[in-house]
Amino acid sequence: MKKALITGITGQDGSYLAEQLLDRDYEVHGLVRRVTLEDPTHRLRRIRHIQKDLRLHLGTIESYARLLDIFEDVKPDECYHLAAQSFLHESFEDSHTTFDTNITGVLNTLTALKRKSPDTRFFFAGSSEMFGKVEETPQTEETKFHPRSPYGITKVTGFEITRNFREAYNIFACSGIFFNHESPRRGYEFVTRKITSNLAKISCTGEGVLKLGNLEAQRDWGFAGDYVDAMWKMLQRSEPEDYVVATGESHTVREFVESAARHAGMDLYWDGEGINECGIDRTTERKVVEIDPKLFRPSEVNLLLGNASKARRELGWKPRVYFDGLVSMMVESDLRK
Ligand code: G4F
Repeated sequence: MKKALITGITGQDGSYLAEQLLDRDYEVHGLVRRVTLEDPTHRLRRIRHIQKDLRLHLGTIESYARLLDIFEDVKPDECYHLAAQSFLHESFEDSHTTFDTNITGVLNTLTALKRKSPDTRFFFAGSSEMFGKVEETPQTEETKFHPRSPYGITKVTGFEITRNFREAYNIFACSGIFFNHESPRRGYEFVTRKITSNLAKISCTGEGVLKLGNLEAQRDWGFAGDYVDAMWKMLQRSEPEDYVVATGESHTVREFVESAARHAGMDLYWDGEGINECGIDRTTERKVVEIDPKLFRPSEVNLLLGNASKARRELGWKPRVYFDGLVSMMVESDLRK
């Protein structure tokens, strides 16, 4: 039986990956923080249904000593490093914590792996945020990085650390350059879930307003369940390589709002301009969306669009869910809630 260790197992991607690895008959280990175990109802909610089949280890990616112990004890065949401070907005507000967690975390994990279990295959969750102020469209594995946030900088650094361990120490280490991927398990701080949860609530109760920042940013949004499959496929290759994982379709935040409103049974139209613009539901003539200038970022990534041809060709990976399917899946789940 193969063994896998997942850092960030309680997050959206960690939970989908753990499910898929259990289905593939892996022994699945996860790293969890003490605060998580102390608040199981909230923090373990995404893995509660499979918790009895998992082996959870107390620890953090900030603790090198603890990671040494875990790699020595478990000696996993594969390690998926998903743990990170992944919210862009927070990375501007508290860049030091983001740098500490995201950069030291990769370095600790890879160093412990190299010392105690050098045959373990390692996956690093890179991000399309590394492209930032994009130098070409669509973005591929060859596109130059130009990060626009502290978070993006940490992901570029993590990518380079991963490459260095591959080249310097012959570790099977690779990075997925993952474009935005969402699901009904997405955290409420990210724009897609913020939109679907608020519009579902407004549609059911007739109360509340959804406050948003930049409506014109374009993202290549896919389904997280599809993306974790690409992680696994990357670690089954004969040689470690980096891959872009994306749908190849880009939509604005405004389009996401419009589609989600339709799925929630609203007939949305826009009124006003700039920060005074708002979205109104024609059926009730109620204001359901407004702009909050505080939600704009100091430096924005305007357009992300990925070209995942290499993943399609070499991994046989392709997305099963595209924009409309994703929006409807998320709205329906929030309406049920
Ligand atoms: O949903 P977001 O917060 O995701 P963002 O910043 O693109 O990052 C996500 O995807 C990355 C991959 O490219 C990951 F690496 C990262 O960890 C994360 O998963 O924001 C999407 C867009 C941005 O342009 C933002 O300015 O939505 C815009 N936006 C407009 N109003 C908002 C809001 N974003 C949030 N979170 N909240 C708003 O009210």
